[in-house]
Amino acid sequence: MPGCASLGTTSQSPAQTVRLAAQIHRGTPMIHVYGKTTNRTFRTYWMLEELGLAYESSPLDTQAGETRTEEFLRINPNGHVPTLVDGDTVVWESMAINLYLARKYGGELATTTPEDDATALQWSFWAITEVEGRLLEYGMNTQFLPEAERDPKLADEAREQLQSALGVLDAQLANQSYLAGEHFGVVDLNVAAVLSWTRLTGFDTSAFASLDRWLGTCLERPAAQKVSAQAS
Ligand SMILES: N[C@@H](CCC(=O)N[C@@H](CS)C(=O)NCC(=O)O)C(=O)O
Repeated sequence: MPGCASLGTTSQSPAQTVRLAAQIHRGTPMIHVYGKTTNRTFRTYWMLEELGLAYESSPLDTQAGETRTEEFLRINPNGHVPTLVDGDTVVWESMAINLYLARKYGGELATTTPEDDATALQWSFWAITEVEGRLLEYGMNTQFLPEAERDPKLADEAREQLQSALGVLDAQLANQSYLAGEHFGVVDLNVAAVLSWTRLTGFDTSAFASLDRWLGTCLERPAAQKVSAQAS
């Protein structure tokens, strides 16, 4: 019957049924995210918005100790955000949360082969281990710490290490639009979310043309823009 989208109609293919079930599920806020858009939880909100999932949120104030309450430590004993609760599943660690969301709800953002999984894991781990801490070090010692506490030597060391790490990403992106290939995937979201700290810290990426082009494209996506607007 035209215009009647009922799960019970026999004319639906199994694929259509799954899609409709997903749409119905998307209307139910089973997902709860802890953390504010202004910290690493930005990554989680960006992913949830990309996927069009319904969610509820508790924008815990880390400065006010809201991540150290007994109640929250029962959910995440590390006392960190982001933390995601999806029904009976609790996931923490920002990269892992997004890989989980991609696997469960990801559609076009999801990986489909073991090789794609390897790419997503490799670059997500790379962003956290090779880039994130160094960008933090650079930002702290160039602008976030009070001037008297900044150590220019630490900033220089971080800058040098970042130059070589970012060169690796730039080379990878020289001949492909995205890390996932020709379309934006969870790997791009995870890595771009970490790399967005270059903008926050004023780290100059203009020497890395491919990286710069890719990062701009990722951060201009409507979902990223929407969460950024909420953060400002
Ligand atoms: N590796 C973790 C880091 C989590 C983290 O350190 N989160 C900070 C906010 S960006 C936090 O929760 N700070 C408050 C606290 O440690 O009490 C991740 O990527 O999720």
